[in-house]
Amino acid sequence: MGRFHRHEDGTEHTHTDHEHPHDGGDHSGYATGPERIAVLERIFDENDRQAARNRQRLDAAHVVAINLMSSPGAGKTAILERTFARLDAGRIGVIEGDIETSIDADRLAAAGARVSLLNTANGFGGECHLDAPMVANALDRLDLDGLDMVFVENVGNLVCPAEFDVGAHHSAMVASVTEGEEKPLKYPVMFRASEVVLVNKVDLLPYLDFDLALFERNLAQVNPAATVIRLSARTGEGLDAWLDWIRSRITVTSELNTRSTFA
Ligand SMILES: Nc1nc2c(ncn2[C@@H]2O[C@H](COP(=O)(O)OP(=O)(O)O)[C@@H](O)[C@H]2O)c(=O)[nH]1
Ligand SMILES: [Mg+2]
Repeated sequence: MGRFHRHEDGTEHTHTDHEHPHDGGDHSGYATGPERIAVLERIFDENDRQAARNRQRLDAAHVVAINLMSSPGAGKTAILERTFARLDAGRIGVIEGDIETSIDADRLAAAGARVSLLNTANGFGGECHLDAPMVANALDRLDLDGLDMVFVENVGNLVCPAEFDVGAHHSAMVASVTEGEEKPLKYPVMFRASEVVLVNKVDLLPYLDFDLALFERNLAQVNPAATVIRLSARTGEGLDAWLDWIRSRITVTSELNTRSTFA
């Protein structure tokens, strides 16, 4: 479970009950009262309303947005660099979320993309994720009419980004083979929120004990519908499958602008 999350009926709360009691005790550490729940509901409501407005704005400009999430260092920026080298990067926007620095924003601008940087340390309190109001801000600084796609490189974190709809159409995550096979079980909210899981750094497999089959079984337990793409941003292995996945999303969501980016 996330720190806070919603259920199918739209209610949301933090958990104080014993969902996974291995010795009968409550390990949640939460002491949740009604005030805390009311505040969280207001935060989520405001976020969801803004996320819907962001999506409307993107739809109106026929731009498809993909939210890319992972722990720090899994390879989001490296994968985007590789991806942009194969596409018409000038028609791709990036909303780059980092707590500090423009290091990744500069790399992706050098790869030819239009980049709108969000440093969450500046005025946002060093947030561990992007939320819809921040992304609205970043969208203001992109010329959407000149773009076909927007990638949101979310703040590196395996927990918080999965809990906030930023207004993207699709969610993807990177899980690198250096992170361990059990991560889908330990961070199920993010693995469940992702339509596609890019298993990155497969070039390192010969040097690791990582059991890819076990990882995929663990992933299937929490998200059986996820598309799994084995990838190496270093060698380019798997890049074609990733580009095919992107193309299929573009086709489904907006057929109008595919030609320029995917000529
Ligand atoms: N061996 C190997 N290293 C990679 C691969 N992808 C990324 N890296 C390295 O992993 C580190 C973090 O990559 P980066 O793209 O900055 O990750 P991010 O924090 O998710 O954006 C960098 O040193 C990359 O060169 C890969 O496929 N194979
Ligand atoms: Mg990065």
